[in-house]
Amino acid sequence: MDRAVHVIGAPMDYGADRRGVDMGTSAIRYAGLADELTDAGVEVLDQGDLPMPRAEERDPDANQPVDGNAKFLREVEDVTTRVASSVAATLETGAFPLVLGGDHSIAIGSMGGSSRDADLGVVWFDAHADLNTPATSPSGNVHGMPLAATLGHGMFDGLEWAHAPRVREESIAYVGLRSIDERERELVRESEMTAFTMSDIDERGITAVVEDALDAATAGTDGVHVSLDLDWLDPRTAPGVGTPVRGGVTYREAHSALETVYERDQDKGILRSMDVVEVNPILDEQNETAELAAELAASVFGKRIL
Ligand code: 4U7
Ligand code: MN
Ligand code: MN
Ligand code: MN
Repeated sequence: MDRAVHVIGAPMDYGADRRGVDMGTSAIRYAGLADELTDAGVEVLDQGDLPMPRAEERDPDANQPVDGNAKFLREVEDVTTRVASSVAATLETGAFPLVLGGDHSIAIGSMGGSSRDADLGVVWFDAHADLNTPATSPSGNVHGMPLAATLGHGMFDGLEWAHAPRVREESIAYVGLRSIDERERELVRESEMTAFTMSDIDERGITAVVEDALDAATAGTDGVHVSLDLDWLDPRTAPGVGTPVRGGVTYREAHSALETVYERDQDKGILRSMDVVEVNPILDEQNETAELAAELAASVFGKRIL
């Protein structure tokens, strides 16, 4: 990567029931992110953390939609709007925005900012589809909704802070799905999204799957946003996440996947932005999930064994 990488911290946990994921930005930095990136050969500038609204003063149900359940929706709007501005401003300087979470609701902001001046493809590394709306969500947690928000599903349709029309359904590719709600399953099946489950990875191998996901996300777009939810990995490897699901990718598969992204970027200059989300230090063991997050980010920017 010949662009400088700008780290933007979004210590948000309003999207995930407030259970410590807001400390993820510190934990990933403490795990050595800047050094890893520097070793990978990129210039790094840490923009610090965006200020977060104070939890104690907030009521989760203060801004409930008429139809359904979405906790802390006003806070999510406030934070994602600022994430989007930072991402767009960073891109304008010619640098690469690397957004640290925080919970996955911040991706609404990263995708919004990154697609402001570009048709954006998305590769979503996650156990979950994150395609609920307030009307379909079993939990009311917005971290299960970012792709629905970006695509303008349900109440998000035309909602300026959420809906990003330059992210089109056919340019979204999932890698590693294994926990999906009934309504999400129907939506993914009916949609033009590309969806690779863990079974696809078992059958075809991680590299072939990631190559296909990149093909889908680059076709007809100006660049790709990579969204890495740490619960994509198996919880034995990445225990520090709020919504662990057994049967995820291994340590090696994860590295291999992100190295494949790097290689495509070297060949074709496809990358535009990235987020690394859902690291929860309270649930982690000796910061190992945060360390993994830092290593995997470094893999995308060219960290190699030799
Ligand atoms: B994550 C869930 F019901 N689908 O909507 C929901 F299973 O960003 C989980 O991928 C969402 O970690 C997980 O609450 C959100 C649930
Ligand atoms: Mn997610
Ligand atoms: Mn997830
Ligand atoms: Mn999660």
